[in-house]
Order: sequence, then structure tokens, then C-alpha cells
Amino acid sequence: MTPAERRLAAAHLAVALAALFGGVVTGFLQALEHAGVDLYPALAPVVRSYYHGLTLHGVLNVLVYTTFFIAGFLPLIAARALGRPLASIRLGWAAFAVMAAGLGLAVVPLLGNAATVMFTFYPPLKAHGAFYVGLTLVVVGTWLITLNLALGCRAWRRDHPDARTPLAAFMALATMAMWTIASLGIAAELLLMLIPWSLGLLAGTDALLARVLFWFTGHPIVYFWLLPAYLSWYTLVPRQAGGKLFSDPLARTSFILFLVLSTPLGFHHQYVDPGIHRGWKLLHAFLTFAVFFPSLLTFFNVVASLESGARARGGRGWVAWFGRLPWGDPSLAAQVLAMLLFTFGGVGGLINASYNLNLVVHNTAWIPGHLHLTVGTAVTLTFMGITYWLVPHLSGRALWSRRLALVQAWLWFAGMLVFSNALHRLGLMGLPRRTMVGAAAYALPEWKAVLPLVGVGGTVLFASALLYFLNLVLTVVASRAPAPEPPGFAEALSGPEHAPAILDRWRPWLVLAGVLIAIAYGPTLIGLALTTPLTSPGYRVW
Ligand code: HAS
Ligand code: CU
Repeated sequence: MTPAERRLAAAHLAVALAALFGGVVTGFLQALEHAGVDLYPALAPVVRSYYHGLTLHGVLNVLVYTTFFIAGFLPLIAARALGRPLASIRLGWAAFAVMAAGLGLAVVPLLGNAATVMFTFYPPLKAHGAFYVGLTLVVVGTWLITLNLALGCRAWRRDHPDARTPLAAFMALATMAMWTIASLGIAAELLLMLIPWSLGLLAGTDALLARVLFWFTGHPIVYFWLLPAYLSWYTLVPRQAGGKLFSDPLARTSFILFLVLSTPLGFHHQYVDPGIHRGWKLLHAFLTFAVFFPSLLTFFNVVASLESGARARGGRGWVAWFGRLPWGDPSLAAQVLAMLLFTFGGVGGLINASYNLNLVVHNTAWIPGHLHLTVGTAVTLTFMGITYWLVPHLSGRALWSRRLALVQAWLWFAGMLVFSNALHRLGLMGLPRRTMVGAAAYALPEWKAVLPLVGVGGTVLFASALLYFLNLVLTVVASRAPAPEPPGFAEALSGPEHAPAILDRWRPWLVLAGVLIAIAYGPTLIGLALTTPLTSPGYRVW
């Protein structure tokens, strides 16, 4: 990796981590509020209400932190896997500049309480136009990254016409290609509905059409967050565990399935929305079960790879080998702990997807319980594990304290067990999500018995996050030892030469993805576009 590439990655990472910091502080406030400690009056005018804090929490964590981390991480990994510099470092900086400009625009109304519309920004809630324009620029910036990766892979292909694309580069491009298709929904919502509306060019809006476009992107965005974590689990973690990747072709298959299946299933967020025929909702339910499958492939492949590492280190037995993983390595420990909790997040996802069970959990605290196991742990704790080698690599300085990092990862795991379990249970008792529960006159006694656990779990998570930031800051400013080599890519027991050539082609899969999307979304979107009058006024309810 050239110094220029490292600077580019470091710039992205700095923005990502600053956003995460804002995200965990606001999250802590929410957890305390649920436990009966309302700190918001003391925080005005910085955070003006529970809902202002909640919007900051969602936007900073799942839109800014994730996107900037991924935009820094994937090009770096792809360049390393291909063994050649990024196709264009200038294009890389251009993407960063567009994304950073967008963030700069969006953050002003966000901080100023003029965009307190949650990370889903459903109309008819109406934010300041700069918020929508800013988000659009962030999305456009990510498209430039896709372009850069595609150019890099194409140049590599010219030099290696018959070889398989190195797995990590293939996965990086598959992730960005999937995201680029998926992001068309949100781009259409922003460009055709929200921006003209906020500028006064359109008199009104429509909640349903906007929600359909939003969830076109809003579901696959979760795989945009997840797949870079999977990339690490497949291509780096097996080596960190002292073993080999079980199967390279199976890993490629899983990513191809994500490329094809991630988008045509957003209606599982809209089972209760009127105006979408239930037949289409059912199709999206079935497709959701289909996209569960590549995660099952991942489960199998990654566990088998971990097992090969643990056995090489002397592990025995059917389950006992698990203890023989190199648990003293914080980067590995964080990621394996992330996997463990993701297993429960995945099971919960299946419950969400089950059309009729969804009626029980929809819009309850169960959903934040689910999303904190998935994006809040599978992704975040994995990204934390990655930074335990990436920040030393980018700064040239060894991690300040490995022990502190281990404590941090276990605290996240323990805090999240308490926190997400409490939220799941509260959801089943009907506690609504996105609600300032402490101020709810209708709070039930059985909620009050469990709500303190939300505060306890949230506090442990916050402590973990503080240790994380402390360690990274001290690494950059105070660590004296030189950084060790970053983890290398894992070899595979069944290598890329076993992968059929079709798994290394893009066109057929992109076409298939397009066809499935046209079937799953076409009729509903065309129908809505033809019949929806944009008549709803905007509301500022905060
Ligand atoms: Fe989800 C709502 C369904 C995965 C994030 N999801 C959300 C929301 C977020 C989110 C943020 O069908 C809320 C959005 C909002 O604000 O309204 N989700 C699923 C399904 C999956 C799933 C079927 N979700 C994710 C991931 C996310 C994420 C990943 C973020 C990164 N979700 C839903 C549905 C809703 C929903 C409905 C709407 C609910 C509603 O009513 O609003 C699946 O993709 C999950 C597949 C996962 C697995 C687990 C595989 C496990 C692995 C780990 C291996 C473990 C190892 C450890 C190696 C099948 C790969 C060793 C272990 C040993 C045992 C030795
Ligand atoms: Cu979804």
C-alpha cells in the first residue's frame, strides 16, 4: 500500500470515528432516558430533545460512520489484494471530497435541530433542504468509489486474463456494485421528491411512495454494512486464527447471492403499509428467506475456517476447539465475539421477516434490539477489531494496549447481551420503539421492571466505547513501538482455482439482479408513480 493510499484511508477513518463518537454519546443518553435518567434538559442547546439526540445517533452511526469506514477500508483492501495501486488516487480523493462536502452540508441542519427526522427521514416530516442535498452528495461520492474499484479490477483482469480475481478484491467490488444498484432508490427519493419539495418546487409529498423508494435502499444498505465485515471474516480472520479459509468458491458464491438477492425485498419493512398488494409483500418475504441463505453459507464456511485454525493450534473435540482460538489477539477476539452475537441477530431477523410474526414485533423495541446485534455488533465490533490492526498500520505505531483492547471487546459483548436482550423482551411486551419512554404516561409496570437493564447495558457499552477511543488516541499520540505487519490474506483449503469461471463474471449476475428487482418492484413502483398525487404538506413536529 502506498503512503498516498494510506493517507486516503486515514482521512475516511478519521471522519468515521468522529461520527461514531457522536453516535455513542447520544446513544448513552437514550439508554439512560429509558432507565429513567433524563439528561436532555441539561444538554440544551447542543442536544435539544430526545428526538434530536435519536436522529443524531442514527444518522451518525449508520449513515456516516459505516459509509466512511467502508469507503476507506474497501479500496485499501482491494488495492492490497490486487497487488497494484488504486486505479486513481485522484478519483479516490474526489470521492472523499464529495462525501465530506455532503456531510458538511447535512450536519448543519442536523446539529441545529432543523432535520430531526430520524435516520429514515420519512416524509411528511420535513427537514431543511441542506440535509437532503448533503445526503445525496454522500451517496454520489460512494458511486465514485465503485468506479475506482471497477477500473482497478478491470486493469488487473487485462494483466491476468485467466486467473480468478483475488477474493478480497472480488468481495470489495461485489459489495460496492450491490450498493450502487441498491442506492438508486434513495437517490430517486432524494432527487425527485425530497429535494424539490424542500426547495419549494413541489407543493407536496407522499409518505407511501417515499417509503417504497427508501426501503428499496434501506434493506440492502444493511448488507452494504455487513459485507465488509464478512470480507474480513473470510479473507483475514482465518489467517489471524492460525488457519485457512475453508472454501474460496463457496465464499464467492455467497457474495454473488448477495449481489443478486439483496435489493428485491424491501417490503419486509412495509408489511403493515397500506397501498402495496399483499402478494408482493409475500414475494418479498420469500426473497428475504432466500437472502438468509448466503449468511448460512457464511456461518458454515467461517466456522469451518476458525476450526481449522483452532485445530492447528492443538484444539480438540467437537466444540472445545473453540477455546483454542488465539483469544489473546484483540482483533480476532472482537470479530469472533461479533460473530457469536450475530447468530442471535440473524435468528431475530428471520422472525422479523416472517410476515405474521412481524405484526408482533414491528415498531416495537424488538427492532432496535435486532439492529444493535446486527449493525451495532456484527458490523461495529468487527470494524473495531479491524481498526486494532488498521490504525497501527496507518499510523506506523503499535496498538497502545492490547489488554485494554481485549477488555473493550468483551465489555461490548457483555453490555450488548444485556442491552439487546432487554430491548427484545420489552418489544414483546409492546414497548414502542423511537419513543421517549421515560415521559410516557402510559408506561406499563412490566416495562418498568426491565427498562433499567437498558440503562445498565447502555452504560457498559458506553464504557467500552470510551476505552476504544482512548486506546486509539493513545496509539496515535503516545505509542512508541513500531506497528507490526498487518494480517495477511488467508490461504484457502479449497482455493480459487476450484471456482467455476462464471463466479468471476459480473454481467450475468448484474442482469439477474436487475431482472429480479424489476419483477419485485416494477409493478408497485409504476403503479404508485402513475397514481400518487403529491398532496401531503410537510410537518415539523419537533
Ligand atoms: Fe434486519 C429491520 C430482517 C440482517 C439491520 N434490520 C432491521 C433494521 C436494521 C436492520 C437497522 O424482515 C431496522 C430498520 C428500521 O429502522 O426500521 N435482517 C433481517 C434478516 C436478516 C437481517 C432476515 N439486519 C440484518 C443485518 C443488519 C440488519 C445484517 C445490519 C447490518 N430486519 C429484518 C426485517 C426487518 C429488519 C424483516 C424489519 C422489521 C420491522 O418490522 O421493522 C438476515 O440477513 C440475517 C442473516 C444472518 C444469519 C446469521 C449468520 C451468522 C454468522 C455468524 C457465524 C458465527 C460464528 C461464531 C462463526 C443467518 C455468519 C461461531 C459460532 C459457533 C456456534 C461455534
Ligand atoms: Cu431489511
